[in-house]
Amino acid sequence: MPIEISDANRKQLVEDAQAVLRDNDRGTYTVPSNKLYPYQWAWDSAFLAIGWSTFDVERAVVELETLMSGQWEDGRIPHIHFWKPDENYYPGPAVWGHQASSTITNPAVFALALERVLTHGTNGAEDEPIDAKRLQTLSIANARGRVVALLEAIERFHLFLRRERDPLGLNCVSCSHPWESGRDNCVTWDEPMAAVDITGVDASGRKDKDKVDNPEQRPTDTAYKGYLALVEAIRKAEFGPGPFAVYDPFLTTLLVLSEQSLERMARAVGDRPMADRAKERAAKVEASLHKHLWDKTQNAYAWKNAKTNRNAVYPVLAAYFPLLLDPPAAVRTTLETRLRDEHFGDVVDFPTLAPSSDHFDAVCYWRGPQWINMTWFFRAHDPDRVDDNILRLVTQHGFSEYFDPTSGAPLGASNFGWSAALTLDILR
Ligand code: 9WN
Repeated sequence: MPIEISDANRKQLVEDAQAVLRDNDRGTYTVPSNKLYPYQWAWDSAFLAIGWSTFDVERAVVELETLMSGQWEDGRIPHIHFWKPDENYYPGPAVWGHQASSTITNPAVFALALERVLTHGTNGAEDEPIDAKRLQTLSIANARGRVVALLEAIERFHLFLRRERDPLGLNCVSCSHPWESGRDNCVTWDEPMAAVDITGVDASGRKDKDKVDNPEQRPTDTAYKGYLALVEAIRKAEFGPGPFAVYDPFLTTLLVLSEQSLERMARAVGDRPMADRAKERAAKVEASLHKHLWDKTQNAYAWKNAKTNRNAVYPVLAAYFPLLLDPPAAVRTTLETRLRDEHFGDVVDFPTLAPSSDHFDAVCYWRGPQWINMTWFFRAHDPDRVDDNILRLVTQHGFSEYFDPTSGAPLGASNFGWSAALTLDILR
């Protein structure tokens, strides 16, 4: 039975979600969680901007502008900006070897977010592409100039990924650190992380484990040592990619979707050359995804370790993101069937790892729990199911960071930014 929410409860939910954003607001950026993550995180801010735009479009645009103001010369958008010193998070600037920000990046979701902000800010329907006429109704000062500046920054970022995250020249996206993918201890990283030397690495500085109800909800110390070893290796490589490079169908899909968004927005602001460039890149990356990361023998999208050239497939939700593009018909059928069989549950759908996997863990971070942002992407695929799942979780358990997919129980931080922000998006 789909969840039914009365008008009064709906109104309350919107107020509660807006309150989370206001609580986590630091003026020009929003932290993911006051308790666990006291800085500006890149992909969190993209989702947060979407949330803001449902009730304050100016604030939404400022969120993205702050994010882009810390973009590096090479186009990189760091995954964390350390705008104000804060002792409550580890690793901080001293470990990264960079005062202003972390030195790695995050999934390409910024064009997608900006497009959604513009849709909300111009009162557009969900599936109505943004165009020049509608853009004129965006009620912020200097709207066109600000949107153009954001588009230019986003294009520089897409070019950074093409230049710095494609070591084998496959036209797909790899990541140089599990944190770059946003899915920190996902099983896709177990094998390549096992090759990272963690001898002598000290993870005792981590602060996260004390801030959750049960430390088992967080990655292990061994995983943390690996993350810190890579941070150090990247620092030694003068912020070049370091020793870890794994092609990821999830990151590659997001880049295609973002290039497609960029194309539509560039057309709306009248920048045809930018629109044409984005269109060409989107087509090229999508074709390469289906060609290089679809593993015919294993009948699944694969993670390709650029260091060993080895493909590996995993029963993770991230492997189904290509469904949001235009895969060959037979691939689509295979994926749809498998998604239904392995990721639709009795209590909660879209666990990050299939419960049938030997590695499934109902409470440990990216090794099973449901994350609202991951689920939210599947609105393009199955909106009713997604909305029902997300609304059920947040009405019953609040805006938690993640949820136990066997019971719906809340895990990690409460009052978590993107859980509230994407609920606002759905309720709009
Ligand atoms: C490391 C902020 C971030 C999210 C990631 C999530 C978690 C950080 C951490 O929190 O990662 O970047 O310390 O665990 O995995 O997706 O962006 O919410």
